[in-house]
Amino acid sequence: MPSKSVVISGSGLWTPEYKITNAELVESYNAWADQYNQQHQHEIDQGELTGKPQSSVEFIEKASGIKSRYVYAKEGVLDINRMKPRFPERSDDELSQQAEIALAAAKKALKAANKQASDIDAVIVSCAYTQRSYPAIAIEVQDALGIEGFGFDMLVACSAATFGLHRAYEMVKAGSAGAVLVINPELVSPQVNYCDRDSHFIFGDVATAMVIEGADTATSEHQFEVLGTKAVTKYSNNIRSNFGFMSRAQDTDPYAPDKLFHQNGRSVFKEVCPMAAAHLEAHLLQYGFTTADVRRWWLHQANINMNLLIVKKLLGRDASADEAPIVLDEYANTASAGSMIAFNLHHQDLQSGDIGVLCSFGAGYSIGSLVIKKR
Ligand code: CO8
Repeated sequence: MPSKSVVISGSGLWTPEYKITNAELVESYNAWADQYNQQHQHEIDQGELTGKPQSSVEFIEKASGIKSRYVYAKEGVLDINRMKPRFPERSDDELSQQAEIALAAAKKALKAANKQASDIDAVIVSCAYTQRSYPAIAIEVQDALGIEGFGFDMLVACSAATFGLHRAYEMVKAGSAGAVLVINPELVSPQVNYCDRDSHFIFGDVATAMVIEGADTATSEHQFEVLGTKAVTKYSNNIRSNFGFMSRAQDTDPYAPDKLFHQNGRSVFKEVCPMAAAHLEAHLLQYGFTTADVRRWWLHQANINMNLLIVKKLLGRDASADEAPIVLDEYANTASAGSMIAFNLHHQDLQSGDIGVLCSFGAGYSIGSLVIKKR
C-alpha cells in the first residue's frame, strides 16, 4: 500500500493586545536598578552585593535584533515595584488563560484548514510551559471546542512546536488520527526575570496552531505536504529553569533567579548554530535536496544574528528576508512559536512544488525540523 501523504492544511496566529517596546522596558528596568542600588548602597559598598547594571536599547537591538514584544498582561511588567506581569487567578470553572489563547489560535487554524471540530481526532498542546500539570491544557481546549478523541500536553521548550508537529505527522501517517490540531500557547512572560539585565528583553507571549491531516481529506487553499520530520536532543545546562513541582518541597525561595529562565547566551549561540546548520543539511539530504532547493526557511526566532549565521552557513551567502523571514524584531523570542509565526505570516505566496523548512532550536538542547512542499 502506498504511504499516506500528510499535509499542514491550516495555521493560526493569535497576537496579544499589548506591546512593550525596548525603550519602555529599558526605562523601567533602569529605574528599578537605580532603586535597588540606592536601597542596597551599603551592602554594595561593603562588597556583599553586586550593584545592578544599566540596560540599553542599543545593546538589545544590536545583540538580538529584538525591537519589541507582545505580552498577555502589560500591567505589572513595567511597574518597578512589581517587575512581573499580573495574572489574576481564575476559578476552576473558568477557562484558564493558557487555554484561552490556545483557543484563539486554534479557531484560526481550523478556519484556515476548512475544518470543523468534528473533523479533529486529537489535540496536542506543545509549548515551553503549561500553567498547571493537570488536567492537561489540551483536554481543556478539546472540551471547549467540542472535539471527540483525545488530547495531551508536551513540553520541549523551544522545540515544542516542531516536536508536536512531528507527533501529529506520525499519528496521521500511522492512521491513529485522521486530523490533529497542534497548538503552541507560549505564555512565557510569567517566567521572565524582568530584574535580570541580560535576559529581561528576550521573550514575548503569543499562540500559534496548525492542523495536520491526510492529503486525502484536505480541502483548504494553502496545503503543504510534510515530506518528513527530524528531531535531535543533546543535554545542556546552558538554558535552564529550576522551577517545578518540587519547588514547594525544597524549602528554597520559589522566586529565586534560578527558578526563572536563565541562560549562558553566548555559549548557546556558539554551540547551537553549528548544530542547527548540520541538522538541516542532513535532513534535506534525506530527500535528495540541497540547501539551494529550499525556497523558504521558517527558522526559530531567538536572535537575528543566529538566523543570519545559520542561513549563511547553509547557503554560503547571505539570505534575503524573503528567503528567511525575521519576525523576532516585532515578536521577540516566543519560545517554540517563533518559526510558526514566521510560517503564519509568510507562506501564502509560495508556488506549487516550492520546498520550505520549518526549524526550531533551543533549550535541551533540542532541534526539530520539518521539510514541507507546497501542493
Ligand atoms: N544592556 C546592556 N548591556 C548588556 C545587556 C543589556 N540588556 N545584557 C548584557 N549586556 C552586556 C553583558 O553584560 C556583556 O558585558 P561585558 O562584556 O562587560 O561582560 C556584554 O553586554 C555582552 O554580553 P553577552 O556576551 O551576553 O552578549 P551577546 O552578544 O552574547 O548577546 C544574547 C546576548 C542576545 C542573549 C545572545 O547571546 C543570544 O541571543 N544568544 C542565543 C541565546 C538563545 O538562543 N537562547 C535560546 C533561549 S530560548 C529557549 O531555549 C526557550 C526556553 C523556554 C522559554 C523561556 C521563557 C521565559
